Parts: sequence; C-alpha cells; structure tokens
Amino acid sequence: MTNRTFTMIKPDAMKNGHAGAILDRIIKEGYKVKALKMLKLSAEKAGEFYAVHKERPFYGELVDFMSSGPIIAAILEKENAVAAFRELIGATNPAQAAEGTIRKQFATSLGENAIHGSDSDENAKIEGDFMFSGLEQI
Ligand code: FUP
Repeated sequence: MTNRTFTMIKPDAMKNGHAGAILDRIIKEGYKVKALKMLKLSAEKAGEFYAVHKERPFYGELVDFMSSGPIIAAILEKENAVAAFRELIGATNPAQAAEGTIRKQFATSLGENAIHGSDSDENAKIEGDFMFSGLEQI
C-alpha cells in the first residue's frame, strides 16, 4: 500500500465556486497534499486520462466535460488513502452518495460529479504521474 491517492476537483465544482470548500474538507479529513496544481485539460489529454472508458456510451460527454474548464489536480497522502478517499467522496452518482460525502454535498449529476478519486493504488500512481512530473511531487 502506498498510502497515496490522486484527485481532481472537476470543472462543475470549480465553476460553482466549491474548490476552496472541497480542499478545506480534504485537509480537515487529515490528507497531506503532496502535489497540487490548477490546469485546463485539452480534449486529447482528458480522453487519454479516461481511455479506460473509451468504449462506454458516456465517453464523449465525459471528455467534453472534463476539458470544459479548469480543474485542480492533487496527490494526497493518508493511511489507506485510496479506500478512505473513495469513502469520503461517495458514490459516482450523487443521488446515491451517502450523507456527508463530498459528492452528496457538491456534485450536480452523475456526469458532473465534482471530484475524482483513484480506485486502486496502481491507478493512483499512474494518474498522479500522468498529471505531475517528479519535480512537482514531494
Ligand atoms: P468513479 O470511479 O466514481 O469516478 O466513476 P467511474 O470511473 O466509473 O466513471 C468516471 C466518470 O465517468 C464519472 F465520474 C462520471 C462519468 N460517468 C458517466 O458520466 N456515466 C456513467 O454511467 C458512469 C460514469
């Protein structure tokens, strides 16, 4: 276990002014920030990031949405980070997300669900390295 996960605050949460509240919540939950930046993904880069979903019917909308505005990307550290963070953000569909989760509080819909969290240690490493150079990770 690496105790690291990767997150993105998605364009809907950025546009709706929730970035500060979401970062504050993450830090108050005990995560240490190991890398952080704001950026805007090109459609090409968003497509690459979500390549695993290429054959899914929602892929085009997902790529359009994720490249529609700025995001904040971060690498976070905490014991059991991947599983703990998935619990903190809640179910993919905010209508099914538990009370007190970030998606319950801030997400707008299944497609525009405020925040990303890696689903395995392996993907946390792949995704963190996709978004950050070695120099940008502490
Ligand atoms: P999650 O791991 O919770 O981020 O969810 P997935 O990896 O299954 O999906 C990635 C993103 O694709 C979601 F955040 C939103 C989008 N998506 C849809 O738009 N429709 C779906 O049916 C499933 C996912």
